[in-house]
Order: sequence, then C-alpha cells, then structure tokens
Amino acid sequence: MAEADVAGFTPTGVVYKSTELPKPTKKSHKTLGIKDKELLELFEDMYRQRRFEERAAQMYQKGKFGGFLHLYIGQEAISTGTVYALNDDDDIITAYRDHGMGLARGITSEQGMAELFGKRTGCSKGKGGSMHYFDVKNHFWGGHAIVGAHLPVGAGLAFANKYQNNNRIATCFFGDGAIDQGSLNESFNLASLWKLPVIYVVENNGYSMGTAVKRHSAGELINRALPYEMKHEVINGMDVLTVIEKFQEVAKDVRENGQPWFLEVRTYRYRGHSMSDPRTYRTEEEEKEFKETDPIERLKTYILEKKTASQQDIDEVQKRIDQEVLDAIDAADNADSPDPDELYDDIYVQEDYPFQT
Ligand SMILES: Cc1ncc(C[n+]2csc(CCOP(=O)(O)OP(=O)(O)O)c2C)c(N)n1
Ligand SMILES: [Mg+2]
Repeated sequence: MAEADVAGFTPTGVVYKSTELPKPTKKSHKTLGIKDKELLELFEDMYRQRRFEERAAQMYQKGKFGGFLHLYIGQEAISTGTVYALNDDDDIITAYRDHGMGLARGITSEQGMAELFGKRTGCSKGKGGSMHYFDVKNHFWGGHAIVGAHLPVGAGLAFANKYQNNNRIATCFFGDGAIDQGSLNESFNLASLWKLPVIYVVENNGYSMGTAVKRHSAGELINRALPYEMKHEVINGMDVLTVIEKFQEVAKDVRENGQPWFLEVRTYRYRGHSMSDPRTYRTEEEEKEFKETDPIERLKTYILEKKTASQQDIDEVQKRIDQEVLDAIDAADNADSPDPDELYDDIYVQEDYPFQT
C-alpha cells in the first residue's frame, strides 16, 4: 500500500519534506578546540546515557518501577554535544525524554536510577519519575510531560538572564510533536520581540509517538523561524562534533548579540515512543539505516582512526560505566521511598494567588 493511502489521503504527487540528515562537519576535533583526551570523555558521556537506559528498560520489564519510560537511545550526541558547548551555568530545559540530557548535565547514574525507582535519593526526591528529572544546581530545569508546555518557560529562563544581565543563555529542547503547539508561536514571538538570549531546539527524531513528521506537520519544521525573523539552521544530530561546532557558534552569537536562534537537529529515536510501543508503523530497514549512523559508534571510530585513545581505553570506559550503572540499580533498590508526609513538600504555592478558592 502506498504511504499516502495509509494516512488516509489520496496521493496527490505532493513531495514530502526531507528527513535526510544534513552532512556532518568536516572540521577535526582540534579545529573545534576539543582536546584529545576530551574525545574519550565525550564517548564516556554518551555511553553512560546508552547503558543507563538499556538497564532502565530491563528494570522496567522486571517490574522494578512503573509509569512511563521514554528512551533517548540514538539521540545522545545532542545532549553530550550541547552540554560540552554551553557554559556550565547556562540554563537547559527539555521535554519528557529527559534522561540523556539530565545525565549529561550532571545528574549521576545513582540519582537518575533512584528517580526512576521512585526513591528519595533520586534527582527529584523520587517524586518526579522518568519524565521529571531536575537538577537546579546544574541549571537543568526538567523534564516536562505536556508537549510544548515548557517552551514559554524556556523564554522565561532567558528573560530572567537578560533581566539580571548575567551573560547566561537558555537552551530549550522539544520534540517535533511540539512544533504545531500554540505555545511555540507565543514563545518564538516574545523571544524575538524582546531579543531574549535563548536557543530553541527541535529534536526532529522523525516521529511524534507513532506518527511520522511528514504526516503530522505541514511544511518544513525549520520554517517556523521565518515569521519571527529568528536565525535558524538544520543540522546533523548524529555526529557529536557537528553538534558541538554548531552550538559553540550559536551560543556565542546569542550571548554577544542578544537574540534568539531556532535549530532543527535531525536525529532518530531507535526505540519505540515508550515501553509499550511495538513500532509497527515503520520498517526494520529504516531502523537499520539510521543505526548505521549511530553517534556512539561514530565517535568510537573517529577516536580509533585519530589514535587519540586505544581500543583498550574504550573497553575500560565501558567496563567502568557498566559497573557504575549496576551499582546505581543496587543503590536504587536499597534506598527508601519518600515519606508520605513529604508529598506536598517542594510544591510551589503562591500564598496570595488571587484566584484560589
Ligand atoms: C499537550 C499534549 N498533548 C498530547 C500529549 C501526549 N503525548 C505524549 S508524548 C507525545 C508525542 C510527542 O512527540 P515529540 O514531540 O516528537 O517527542 P519525542 O517523543 O519524539 O521525543 C504526545 C502526543 C501530551 N503529553 N501533551
Ligand atoms: Mg519526535
């Protein structure tokens, strides 16, 4: 059956938008200011996110915790590359597929796993779960479950930084499913009008739940920048060096010129939307094609080709992280749940809110 038939439309000869990956950077790590030994650290960072989530999926299947679990596997170059390129006190906010960004930003495997298990040692004290990782100390503002709802908060973070004149910028990530929410237009409008120091980033992983981008969204995603006259670009999100290159450039421009950017980062979600998704809406060939661009394998190949570290160094990193994640599971298993008396702690209440009954 033709694709258009599946969607319920009559084929019209419309050329669908491209979901092709733009070319990765040709620049070497040295040209980008990345030291030899930092390449192995970038590898470690991405591998931690991958291993953590593979084990998290196993724990979910074993019934160690419930609720939703959305895996970031395949998208790790984006979290690792962004965190490397930004300053440590720049603000980051994202949607519910948040484990990778949280771990890259400084949440430990132990805090992350405990949060999934709903334990008080978790990064949100066990009360947020998978979709609500938070680490305010590291300027990581969540983890938001409602599609598009955090985009105005991203503008707010940037507004606060501009107001305080502190030279910090905000970066707000969201999925392609958020592209047509009204909140995107409201946020882009104010960001541009008030020249807010914010980078909006759509992680285009091809799907919103089981609906392909080409079926849920009219026109190219990147064109959403045009009515608001925002600077914009589409980049390859499977190559960590490309992500670093572009975020370094864009962060500098936002910081120096005080104006927002919109980036479309093309990537692929290897797993289903959540744990209950059998992925019947796409082919094995498509998954295989994207797995050939795997960001972790790609960096490993680069490291070995440039001889900045050996296979043995890589094996050692993997062994150490494998153990770190197993230890995190043990710790989460043995930690306490939050006390029921703490249920209403850490909840924002404005005492003089006028519309409260
Ligand atoms: C306002 C709203 N509508 C619907 C949902 C249900 N929902 C949860 S995730 C999701 C898909 C979002 O896809 P995308 O933004 O592409 O993010 P991805 O899962 O690919 O990371 C939807 C529709 C929701 N959480 N919020
Ligand atoms: Mg998506």
